Amino acid sequence: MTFDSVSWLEQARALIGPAHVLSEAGGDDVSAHTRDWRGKFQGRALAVLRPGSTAEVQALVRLAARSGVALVPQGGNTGLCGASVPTADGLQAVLQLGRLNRVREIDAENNTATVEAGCILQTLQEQAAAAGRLFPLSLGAEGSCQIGGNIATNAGGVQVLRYGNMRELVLGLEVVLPDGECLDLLRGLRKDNTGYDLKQLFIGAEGTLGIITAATVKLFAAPGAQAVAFAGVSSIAQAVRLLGALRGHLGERFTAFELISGPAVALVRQYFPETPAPLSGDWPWYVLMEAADGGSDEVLREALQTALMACLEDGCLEDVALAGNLAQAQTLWTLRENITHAQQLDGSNIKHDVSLPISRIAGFVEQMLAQLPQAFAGARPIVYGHLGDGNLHFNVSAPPGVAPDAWQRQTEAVNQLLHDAVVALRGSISAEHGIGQLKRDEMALYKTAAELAVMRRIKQALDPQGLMNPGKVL
Ligand code: FAD
Ligand code: 2HG
Ligand code: ZN
Repeated sequence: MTFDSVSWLEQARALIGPAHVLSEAGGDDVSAHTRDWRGKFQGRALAVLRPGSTAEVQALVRLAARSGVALVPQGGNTGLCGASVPTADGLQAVLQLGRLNRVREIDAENNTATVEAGCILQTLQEQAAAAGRLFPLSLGAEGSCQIGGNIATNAGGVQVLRYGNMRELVLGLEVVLPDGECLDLLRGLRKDNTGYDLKQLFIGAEGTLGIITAATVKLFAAPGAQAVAFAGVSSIAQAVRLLGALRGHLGERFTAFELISGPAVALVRQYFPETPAPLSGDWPWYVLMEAADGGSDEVLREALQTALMACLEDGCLEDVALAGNLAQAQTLWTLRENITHAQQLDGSNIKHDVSLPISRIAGFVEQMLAQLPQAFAGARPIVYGHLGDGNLHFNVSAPPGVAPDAWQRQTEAVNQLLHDAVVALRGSISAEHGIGQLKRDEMALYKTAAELAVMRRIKQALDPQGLMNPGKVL
């Protein structure tokens, strides 16, 4: 029997209303939903479906299951692994969650929020703040990424050091399973040992096991005080010593520790010329760090300054500047958050998102900085990331004069150099961005046969028709 797309679109329109079913065939511009943030993956969609409730998601999933149409869940489409866009055959439908965007409840006493999957991360942060609470997940795309996407990628960001990644922030989930049934796991409990912890399956699954429609997440006391500093260090080994020393000095108040290479700072200042030089001298590496607590800014700033002076005396840093106020702190954070944009503006780069035991990172980076130029003349490493979590973005920009396409064709060879070294050190080739289409084949190279077999069995058990984001992860 041939597939009748006209009748399928009619059925979808009947379920969620004609205004919420977009299609190229119907003359709609769906380009924002078929191309990933980097412009690396261009797909085509049978339709872009925009349900407005969990019941509508269920109805669409049942329609898809009846007709054998694959669904690609999509949040803010800011993912960096091509997981949120359809393949090129035009047979998959994008399930865009953006209309499910309510914060259903903030339970201040329980320190939890129950929020729909399509809620923008920044909106949740703001609503938590209005209730005197903190939702701590924080990343450069927070103005457009959505909670469902954050959960499906197990997002990290810049406060993992203190609060953990998304997995550690999720207490409960509501998920529409591939057969359309709604699995209600929306419990705001910090202790619950009643059998398998099913919600964990969907966190980090990149939409391959079901559609997340809502979540109950942890909130924290809003920190009244924040102190930010920017240090210059002569090596990553020195930065690692600084990290250890600050852990001792600051304890629970220590919220962020971001490593930024000299070339990364230079790139941001080139493309965002309003960015001030963070320190008077130039250093090969810099660290952006933050502390927060419930006291006053002045007291916290003084505590951070005392700690940093002790670190300077102990040879854990070379130079340091403390932000004197919120505006200066924000300027330093903007520098950090603009690195991805600066690299994007600069042209083609091959991204890496690796994690290693912190004790092995300095050796790994030195080894790579020595080997890369030998293997790829002129390649420009732009290294930065969440050193406090053992997670670095070892991105490699194209050598001057090399065309973007030609550089992208080197991806496999560059990846092999880096990822073989990472795996030899028992690290991971994807610390926070996920697998998607970008790293699917590579993941299969590095995982054991036993790991892959268990993953496939889970996929088969939950999604026997293979309609949830096929072609991604596995
Ligand atoms: P999308 O890109 O839309 O989707 C990502 C994946 O989740 C896809 O597999 C999709 O199918 C699935 N999905 C989306 N919604 C659902 C749902 N409701 N149910 C089931 N599956 C779903 N990431 C970090 O971890 N740390 C960072 O510091 C960071 N910084 C970034 C900075 C910039 C400038 C950019 C562009 C990206 C950054 N990212 C970072 C990557 C990205 O923002 C995160 O992966 C984010 O969590 C994706 O959310 P999204 O809503 O855009 O998801
Ligand atoms: C970050 O830490 C993000 O800024 C994006 O994870 C990293 O663009 C990148 O490679
Ligand atoms: Zn990151």
